[in-house]
Amino acid sequence: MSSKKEKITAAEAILRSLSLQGVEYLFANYGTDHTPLIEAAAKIRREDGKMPEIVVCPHEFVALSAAHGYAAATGKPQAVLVHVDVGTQNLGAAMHNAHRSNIPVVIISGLAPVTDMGHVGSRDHVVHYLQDTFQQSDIVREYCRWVTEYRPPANPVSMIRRAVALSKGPPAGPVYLTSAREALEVKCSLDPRGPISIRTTGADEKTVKDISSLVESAERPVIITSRMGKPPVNENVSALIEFVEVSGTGVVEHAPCVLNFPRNHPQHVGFVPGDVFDHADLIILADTDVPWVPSISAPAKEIPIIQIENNPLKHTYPHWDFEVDMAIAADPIKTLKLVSEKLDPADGESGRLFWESFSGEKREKRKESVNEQIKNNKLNSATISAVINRVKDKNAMVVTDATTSTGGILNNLELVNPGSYIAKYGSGLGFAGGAAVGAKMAFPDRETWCLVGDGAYLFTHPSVTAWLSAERKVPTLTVVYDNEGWNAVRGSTKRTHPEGIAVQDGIPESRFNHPIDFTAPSQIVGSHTESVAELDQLEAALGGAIEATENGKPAVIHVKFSD
Ligand SMILES: Cc1ncc(C[n+]2csc(CCOP(=O)(O)OP(=O)(O)O)c2C)c(N)n1
Ligand SMILES: [Mg+2]
Repeated sequence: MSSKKEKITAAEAILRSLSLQGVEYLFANYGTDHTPLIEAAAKIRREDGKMPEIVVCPHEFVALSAAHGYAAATGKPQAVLVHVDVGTQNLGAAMHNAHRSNIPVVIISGLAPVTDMGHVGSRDHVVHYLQDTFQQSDIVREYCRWVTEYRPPANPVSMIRRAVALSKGPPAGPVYLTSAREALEVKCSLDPRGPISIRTTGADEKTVKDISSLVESAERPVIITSRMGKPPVNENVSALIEFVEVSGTGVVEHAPCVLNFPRNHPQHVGFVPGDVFDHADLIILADTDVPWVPSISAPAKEIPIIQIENNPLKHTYPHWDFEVDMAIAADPIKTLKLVSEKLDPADGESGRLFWESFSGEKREKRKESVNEQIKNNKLNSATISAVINRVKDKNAMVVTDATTSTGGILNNLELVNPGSYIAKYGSGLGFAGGAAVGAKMAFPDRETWCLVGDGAYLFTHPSVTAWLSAERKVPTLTVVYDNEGWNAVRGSTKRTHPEGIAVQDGIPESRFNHPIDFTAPSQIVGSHTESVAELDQLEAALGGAIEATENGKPAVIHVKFSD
């Protein structure tokens, strides 16, 4: 490896620094702006290989989605390299997903060279004039925790060090760095410092006491969370289980983007906050940005609400007007651990009994109804998910992007293990394809399911995703929930104009008229594919797909039904 004093290019310093900061992969889509990085990578490969592993991705949206999946599964920031303004624009909705899901990712982009001639890296192509922009970072700035440009003669090492630290938040999210070719060729030295370490802490003694007494005096406390089960998953989920059991709290996973709490636990009270508002006498909001949707349902004013968040003001949201009685700026898991220590399990008895019976009855009813539908060979998101639940490995990871099929998936896949579920906290369709590949790169031995709507599947860049899955030898198993197009668009039109002409006409904008062969896109790498139109064929089809993935082939099972 180059010694501290040896002069290396800024490009080499950047690659080496990423590694020093713990970044394992660089998901990359290259262009003419990257020649210094390509040369530096070749040099490092010949020397000691100390840089992130380069994962060539044929589309930027898939690159960032894969980095998202890897970081969501591990909690470790990853890096993405894209080409100037055009590559940055192709990151598209994956930026929104990483931003809203609080995913740590360092995005690096080139800039058009700044000189006509005379420097290593000066302009040598017409595109270098076309790709020049006034402020390239403005394309993605709103979705970033921090943006900056590498400006020599500064040392890029400190920029990378800060970039990785800032991507971790709180709240975690993308950071975006740019650099022109000439700047990347400037010589500097490597300053081999490790990551910046920041401690987040739980609430202070007085606050912990205040929370404990409110919890103690509540008969039916509820916690609403979206992402408490993020990495480190075992530690976080265990801490929540301990708090919930000792305090007699029910857990609502609202719009979960991870598994927060075992979904078969008697005190798991579902995914719909409105279901518990008539019963709860204390609500705790923790690691959730949108705890409920007021126009659908909201808790009564008398119910005390405690909010425990690293950033309770939610400054990344232009509008956030949820009324809380006690807002606490502290780490929610660490705080609840301290609260658990203060509680007497005997005080939690009433809550435990209440929530167990509340969710037990619902669960039984739902199981009976789904079993009845399975008996009648009825195909819908609930029955498809129940069949997946029968065949999937208990250690599987499930990555979803299934819009109106999400309820069927959440309620019928009995996921219990920390780290077994990843969804986007955002709305950029197509995330799950790349994210499933990224998650399986993190845990190659775990069966990895990608459950997507038919609309979402087309947004995943399905050929690119299949190629990446095959290229990285991390075969994912995709199930396409084909409910004939954009059911969410149909649903929202029906809600806003129930008697409208569009509804009378069947909302043609929400359907794909020309038939689509959903098994075709992944065929570019010879994936295992099958289309299923009868529920009683599904189990065998999934069995074949699991076998194919075990033999190294990505698999896509297309299931057609009417909602
Ligand atoms: C990138 C992007 N484009 C458009 C939308 C708007 N949108 C929200 S849901 C939806 C339909 C999704 O279809 P599908 O994946 O089949 O799920 P379904 O609604 O049928 O359950 C669309 C187009 C979006 N969220 N993201
Ligand atoms: Mg659909």
